[in-house]
Amino acid sequence: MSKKFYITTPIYYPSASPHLGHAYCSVMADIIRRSKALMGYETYFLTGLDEHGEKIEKNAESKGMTPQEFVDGVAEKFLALWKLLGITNDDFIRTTQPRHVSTVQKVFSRFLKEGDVYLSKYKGWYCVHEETFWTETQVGKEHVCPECGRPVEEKEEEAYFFSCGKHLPALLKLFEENPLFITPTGRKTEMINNFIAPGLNDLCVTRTTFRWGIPVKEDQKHVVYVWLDALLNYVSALGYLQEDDSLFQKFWQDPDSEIVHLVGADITRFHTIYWPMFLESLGLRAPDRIFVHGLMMMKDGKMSKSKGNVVYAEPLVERYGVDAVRYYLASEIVFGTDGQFTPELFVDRLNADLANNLGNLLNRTVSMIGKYFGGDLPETKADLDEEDRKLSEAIRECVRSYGENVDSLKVTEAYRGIMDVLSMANKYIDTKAPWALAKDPGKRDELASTMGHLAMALRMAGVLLSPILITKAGSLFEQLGLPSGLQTFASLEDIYLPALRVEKGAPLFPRLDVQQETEWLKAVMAAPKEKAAA
Ligand code: ME8
Repeated sequence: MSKKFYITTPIYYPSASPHLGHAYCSVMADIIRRSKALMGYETYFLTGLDEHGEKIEKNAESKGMTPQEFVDGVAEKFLALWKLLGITNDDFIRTTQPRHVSTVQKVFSRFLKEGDVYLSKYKGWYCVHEETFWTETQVGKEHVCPECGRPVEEKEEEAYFFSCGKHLPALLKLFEENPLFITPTGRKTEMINNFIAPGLNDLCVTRTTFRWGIPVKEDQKHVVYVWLDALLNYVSALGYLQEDDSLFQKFWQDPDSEIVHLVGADITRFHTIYWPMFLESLGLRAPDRIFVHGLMMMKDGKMSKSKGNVVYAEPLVERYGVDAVRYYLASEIVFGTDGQFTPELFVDRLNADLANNLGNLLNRTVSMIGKYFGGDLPETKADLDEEDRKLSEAIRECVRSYGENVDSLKVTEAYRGIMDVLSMANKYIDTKAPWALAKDPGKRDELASTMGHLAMALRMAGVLLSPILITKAGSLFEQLGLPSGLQTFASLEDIYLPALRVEKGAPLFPRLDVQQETEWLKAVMAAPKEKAAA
């Protein structure tokens, strides 16, 4: 039976058009899911939208729309972007869907029954933008949100609270027993020092001052706090507390299923502190990992609509293709740390890795096989000399470490490792000097082995890069004349190749003109939002 793997992205607020920052998390989740599937896991990938809350209600009102009309419009934009980026999510949960509403109401009833929520009064500070309550100390003398810096509002309202104290020991035990629960691990210290050590207040889990939320069945003037509502998407989408809960049984309840939530640093607290407590209260297991990815930064800080420094994925995909954009996101930004988008970094990364290292290697290899062997590459069964042996060893090691890195979510390392082997293969051409071997009829076997080893490196790269290069890997396989049986991860157990009939095709990634493209990118980034995201 294959092992199971359940991966999720945050469900985004449909407050405006999604930018490259949102695209980043979804692309990474998609790459991980495809990499795991390649390695034989049975996978399930969820993304969606967090459609309730005061912020959405206010946004809709300012546009003269009902909240539902407003979120329906933005949802279309998210769906179109996921399609453009080749995102293969299995489900798209929207928190206004009846299936989700029903799960949330049932969960709230359970909390009430178990005595995990109680009615009291909330008095304090609220940031509408972050949909978060803050204490007096947290907002400081200036009364601003510690997360986004916007002014907070003083609120006093009757509210239900979730008792945190009862679940704190289990949370601390979880932190201790599963050291990778919060990855990268430095984030755990941050959570303990900033939120648990100063004393964890009970969490306010309902609101009464606006209506755009899921009503509490037992007390209709309350709507469920948007974060409790939102976090439950990870189980409601699987059918938890619904008639058909087979996906929930398979991907949540089965201990053989690994559960990973990808989140940005901004929402770590809700996922690592409150979410496990809610689950414990429901008698459900915690996810295996909350992976905190970094933020996509611009030169002047975090990319965000309010700063007006947003880059959209659409024009980039249109000009450079979906593979190039996916590759940039996975390779330039070390997964788990912040990364930058600048026109220079973008063009340099695509030129160095995709045009030169990969594209040019394929082009040279296929051309040489055409020239020296009329396109018919004899089989490659073994290494003839030390140079062959070193390249073969690097290929084997890359396949092995790819598996390990993907399993431990070291995604950037997994993919950079492939580039290292391709660099080595490019140097191998210079060392072996096939043009010289071709002049000596006594060196036919060595020439064939050299071409064969280049094809082996390219085949390995094509297979392992296929989760990122969703269109170009196919073209690489085609040019190498590689049968489908040799395009799988399992087939890489044998790195050698049978006889192949290669055929030159269009260059995979044409080299970009640095000056022309950086200027083009700068112009797109300066374009008005509506145009850039159109
Ligand atoms: O917080 N770089 O939604 P949200 C990288 N609805 N990732 C970015 C980014 C950037 N510049 N900007 C956004 C919410 N993200 C809640 C989540 S989950 C139960 C509820 C990504 O629309 C990143 O993953 O503000 C971040 O955590 C998420 O979008 C926040 O999206």
